[in-house]
Amino acid sequence: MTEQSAKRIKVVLQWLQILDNLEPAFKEKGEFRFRSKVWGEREGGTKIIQQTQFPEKGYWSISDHPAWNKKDKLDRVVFEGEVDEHLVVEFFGEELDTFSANDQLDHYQREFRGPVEGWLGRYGPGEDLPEDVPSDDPESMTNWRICYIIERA
Ligand SMILES: [Ca+2]
Ligand SMILES: [Ca+2]
Ligand SMILES: [Ca+2]
Repeated sequence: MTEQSAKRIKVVLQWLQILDNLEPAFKEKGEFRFRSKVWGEREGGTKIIQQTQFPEKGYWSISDHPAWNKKDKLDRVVFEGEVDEHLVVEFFGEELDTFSANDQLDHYQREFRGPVEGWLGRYGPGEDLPEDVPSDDPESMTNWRICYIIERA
């Protein structure tokens, strides 16, 4: 493997889960749209930024009922490229409302520094920080949870 290909990684969103549908109590499902922004600073000061939106059109109706609040098997590539010891993964989500401003889910941001080998893995609630209290886990936010993988591309 060359030095170049060693730096090539993929960030793949596995699943997301809604803990609060941000709707009045009588409404079971919210209308959600999501966005990712994954970026890194590279040697020489250039920045690489990749952004995606999902779903591509419209929205996903997602309940916050614990039995069916998970959007599973997404397998969505949100970044693929070469990085230089720096990567920031951000996710945004909003719940669409007709008669008022859309509701925003918590902003997710996590920064990785140092050799790429050190970050490869799975980042989900309780999965990379097993000794952590679940509420301190960055992938477990107040109103949603996410799980993604950083792997070699
Ligand atoms: Ca709402
Ligand atoms: Ca709504
Ligand atoms: Ca975690």
